[in-house]
Amino acid sequence: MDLKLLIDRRKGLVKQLKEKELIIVFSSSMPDYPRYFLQNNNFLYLTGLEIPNAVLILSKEKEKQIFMLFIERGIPKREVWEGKKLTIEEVKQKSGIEKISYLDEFDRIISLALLDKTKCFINGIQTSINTNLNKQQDFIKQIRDRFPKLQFDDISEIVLPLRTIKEKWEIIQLQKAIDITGNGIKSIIKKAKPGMMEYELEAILQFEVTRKGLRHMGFKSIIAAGGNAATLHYEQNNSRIGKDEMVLLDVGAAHNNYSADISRTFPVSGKFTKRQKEVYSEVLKINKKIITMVKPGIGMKELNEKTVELIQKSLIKLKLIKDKKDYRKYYMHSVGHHLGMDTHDIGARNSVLKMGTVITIEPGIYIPEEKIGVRIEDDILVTKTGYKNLSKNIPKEIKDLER
Ligand SMILES: [Mn+2]
Repeated sequence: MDLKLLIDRRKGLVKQLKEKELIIVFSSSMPDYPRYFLQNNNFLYLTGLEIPNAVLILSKEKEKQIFMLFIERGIPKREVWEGKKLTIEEVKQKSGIEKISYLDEFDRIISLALLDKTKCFINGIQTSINTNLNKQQDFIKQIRDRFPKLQFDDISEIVLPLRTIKEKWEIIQLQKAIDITGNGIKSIIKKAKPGMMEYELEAILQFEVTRKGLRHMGFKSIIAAGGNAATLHYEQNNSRIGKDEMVLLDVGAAHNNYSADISRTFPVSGKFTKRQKEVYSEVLKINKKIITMVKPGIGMKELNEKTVELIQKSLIKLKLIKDKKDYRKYYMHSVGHHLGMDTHDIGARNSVLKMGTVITIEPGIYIPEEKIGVRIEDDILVTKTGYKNLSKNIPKEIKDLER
């Protein structure tokens, strides 16, 4: 990864700090078991480092920007089991950060740094009330007594302007995640047969993406046959696929933490029934129409309103509703969201699109009583004058889904 990119991100972030403000970014911890390390996205975004148990501090004094990184010290006895830790010199080269110390120094240095501060931004302090305190919240609890006037805020609000606009390098990561996910989807469509289990299709996808070097999915795959597709977040994937059913896939592999998010719906027999085709055609028409509206300056709100208007027309045409305000019975989500390192990437629901933003467009119609659920989702980059469909090579035309 280009060091200049990392340096620019850190500078861009600190530039937004006011007097007496400071940012602390914790990396993920190494979980005990299952031992599955996934780096914190904000930490990865700012350091490029895939190491656990590190902390980044960003601040400024007058016009001088200050970056300090704290890393784990390698303990020979443990390195026998876990392998070598990166040295300070190696971390310096990978991250471009000059001031690096071991974690044992963190307490002392942060105590000094916070003395004259009034506000501290920290990553990941918003979690649900039902979970244990994470280490960020633990940290706040510890220092709150010592710095009673210090205010804490989540880092999202200042990272958001940076992370919503994707750099060229980020688009390349996303495109790769999308292309490889697409190959997996094509392979599923080719190999799926009536009578197979949903998880068999999941395994085909897993095989295709893993052998291309993408080691994890951005989110749990949804492989939903027939009526299961009407449950929006169905992820059991353990039903048998019936003879004339459609299968809805909502999947996305991640590459360097950038995640694809693609939905396709196809007939497992290789041929749509008449009714399936009717419903599918309506969703496809809406998917295409909304995609062509994407351009800088348009709001997610406008895209959502237009989608609802089109869905209402389609539902009336499909004889599912008479009164257009009943549309919520068959379409209950919004048309899209920001996409990036987080599958539902940071970026407000009412945001206005800018060049470099990536969003999903994913209209759907769900009819539980007919065991039909259709969603067609593409990943769209906002360009200078319009849009680029990053997932245009993944089949969605009826003739390409039938065989
Ligand atoms: Mn999505």
